[in-house]
Amino acid sequence: MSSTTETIPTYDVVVIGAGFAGIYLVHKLRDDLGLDVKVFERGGGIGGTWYWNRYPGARCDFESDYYSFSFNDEIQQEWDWTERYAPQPEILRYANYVADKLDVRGNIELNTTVTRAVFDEASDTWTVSTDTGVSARARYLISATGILSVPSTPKFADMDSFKGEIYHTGDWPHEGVDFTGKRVGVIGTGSSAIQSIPLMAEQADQLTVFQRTATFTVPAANRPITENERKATKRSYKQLREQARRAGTGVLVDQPVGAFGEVEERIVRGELERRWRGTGFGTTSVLSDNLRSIEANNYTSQFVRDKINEIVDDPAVAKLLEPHDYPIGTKRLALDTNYYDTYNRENVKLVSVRDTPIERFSPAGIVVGDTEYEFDAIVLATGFDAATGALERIQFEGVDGRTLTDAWAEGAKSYLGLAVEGFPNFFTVTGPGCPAILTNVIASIEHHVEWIADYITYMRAEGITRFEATPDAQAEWVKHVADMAAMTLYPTAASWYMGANVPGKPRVFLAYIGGLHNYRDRCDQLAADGYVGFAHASDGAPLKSEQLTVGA
Ligand code: NA7
Repeated sequence: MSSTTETIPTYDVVVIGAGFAGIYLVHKLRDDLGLDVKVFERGGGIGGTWYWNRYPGARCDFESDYYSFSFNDEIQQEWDWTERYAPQPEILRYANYVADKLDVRGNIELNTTVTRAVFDEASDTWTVSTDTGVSARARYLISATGILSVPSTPKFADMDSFKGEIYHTGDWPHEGVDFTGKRVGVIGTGSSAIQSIPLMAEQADQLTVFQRTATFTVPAANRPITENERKATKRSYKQLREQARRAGTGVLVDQPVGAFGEVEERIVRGELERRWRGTGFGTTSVLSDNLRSIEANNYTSQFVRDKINEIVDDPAVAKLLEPHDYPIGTKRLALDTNYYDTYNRENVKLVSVRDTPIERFSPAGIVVGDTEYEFDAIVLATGFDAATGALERIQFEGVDGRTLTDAWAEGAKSYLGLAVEGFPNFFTVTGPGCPAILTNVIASIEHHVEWIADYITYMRAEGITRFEATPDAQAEWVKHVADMAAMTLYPTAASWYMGANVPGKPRVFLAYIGGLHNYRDRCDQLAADGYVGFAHASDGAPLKSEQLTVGA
């Protein structure tokens, strides 16, 4: 084994991913802290999940007035959202507008996938390798790889034999797909399918949906934003953002009317009807104990099932669409535009693969039991290896060469969803164990970026060159996250929140359910107390030398 001396570009911070988190990190750390920041991004453009998820009907499920950055008033005053829930092209334009406004592009290297990151204990730095051969070294490594960034594709038998086109909603062709005159099969009925099926049905000759688990979905009540509404929002943004910061989900929501059985049914019913017509996620928070009491949950669930039966003409199809496998809200609630109505179309067929799974693909299509369904195109709306997928695809080597995959063999473990024991100087923006997946993720991103910036400022002021979550703090947090989840109905569902959608993935509830507001308070308090739960050291070599000896 020989060794060579290579010059590796050295930065203060290397960031992985140029979605909303990566964009804000560059601005915050470069412009407010004066740090040298380098971002590596796998995609050919910025925007993260909004760069890849270009399927028809893709849009955010939190109102755009909130699903947007709050840290810069000029940005929120300048940008005009056109719809209550902006469509994907508009969100991607917004990400690009923000990137230009903040002039961050020069810090971002596109088309570059980070493959490996190794911590060097002598210098308290990370060395990052990429698939293009470019390397970088930095004191701090920050993953901004997103929660839903690695599409999950089930291994159906004989998939390669299919002669038509196969698409995944999470990796949609940039030029779009024209299904006119085509026979199309869709596998999956999660949020992506629910958003895209009504639009694909309008175009395709025939659309066949393969449903394993019926999903609860409620009307998005999406609509254009009027000029007057836009002006009013812009005038009150300061207060709206402040209120959203103090909310559990990072958006303003209608309050529950009370607990099940404690409020007159007439009132509960009336409120469910009102929210069904226009408040999106609000339908599941009419009852304060909806996610803790199965009786309360059954009441809300049945309300939605009744709606399905009112909308869908064919009682047999309505029956199949009725979700019965999990309590409403314990898998991600979908918001839709005309989803259930779509099953009244003559060219749309629903096939349940709950009891008889898809057996295999064939050259002509999909085989289920004795039936072969013939297609020109198949759409996989089969979701993501959520929260941990993107991180586990990179070989992180921490203290003593231990990999993140090893550290997470029994399930993701982190301190606050921000740091992992054994991986010093490494931050995970919206990592597993924080509230992000249950919130307006942009609010969670802003919180993490600002908290990380404060922590780095603190460390630099104190001369600290190395931080690391302590084993005790991490164990206590992991237990707290699990204990909180166990008090609810969440763990009863086979959801991606639990890692249950990826075969072989350990079942661990991946989110802190205590709410973003409480989580923020906790993070602020432990920071004020000197970053409780983190160990610090100050003996790393100064980050001046660009020479590093690497094995060859
Ligand atoms: P989801 O919500 O994970 O949905 C994936 C869908 O694919 C779901 O209906 C799955 O059924 C189905 N699926 C997965 N594997 C199979 C197989 N082997 N056979 C049949 N059906 C299958 O992903 P989305 O992309 O829709 O949404 C992800 C998030 O994006 C969403 O929660 C929002 O936060 C935005 P299952 O339910 O597992 O039985």
